Amino acid sequence: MSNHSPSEQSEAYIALGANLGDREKSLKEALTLLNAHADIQVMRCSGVYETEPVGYLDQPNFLNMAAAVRTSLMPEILLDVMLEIENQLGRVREIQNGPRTADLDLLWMDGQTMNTPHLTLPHPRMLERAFVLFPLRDIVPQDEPSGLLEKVTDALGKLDGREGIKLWTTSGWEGGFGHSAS
Ligand code: PH2
Ligand code: MG
Ligand code: MG
Repeated sequence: MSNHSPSEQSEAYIALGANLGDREKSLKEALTLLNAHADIQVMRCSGVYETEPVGYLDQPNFLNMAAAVRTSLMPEILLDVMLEIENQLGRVREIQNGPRTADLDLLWMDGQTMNTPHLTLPHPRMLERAFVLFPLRDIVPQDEPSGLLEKVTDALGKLDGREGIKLWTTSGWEGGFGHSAS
């Protein structure tokens, strides 16, 4: 079976989070490792936001951001690459929703829907989480063809609890990947 999708390339949106160690460095390394993969190009990066933990509360604040990548990989294969990067960055899974050096979640891939034991697309909780929506808003273009911008804008309008989010740095390493398409 091919690892590549029959149509040439997809645009995928990935949420990144870190709340242990050097959080900013972990995010940057995750992006560098993604972009270093032969079949993945990081196209746009959001600002970095510092966010209060959601779900399991007794843990440090997160840094969260989002990235748009172009890839020829099938969604499950892209996810495998993301999990491998989490492992490379030293993630140990102990507490569900607990602290982590790097968490990479696949949110959206050209509006594709799928539901397997390993992957649900779109990400089932993406529209409920301010720490996902704020970064996403930075990088979804007006003319995104699969309707993502409307969903994000709509969900942001309905959110409460945006208090727990503040911009940490706007420099999402836009210049760092050779195609700053923002
Ligand atoms: N991730 C979680 C659980 N809670 N809270 C914040 N603020 N940011 C996250 O990335 C996050 C979380 C599970 O992945
Ligand atoms: Mg997560
Ligand atoms: Mg995850």
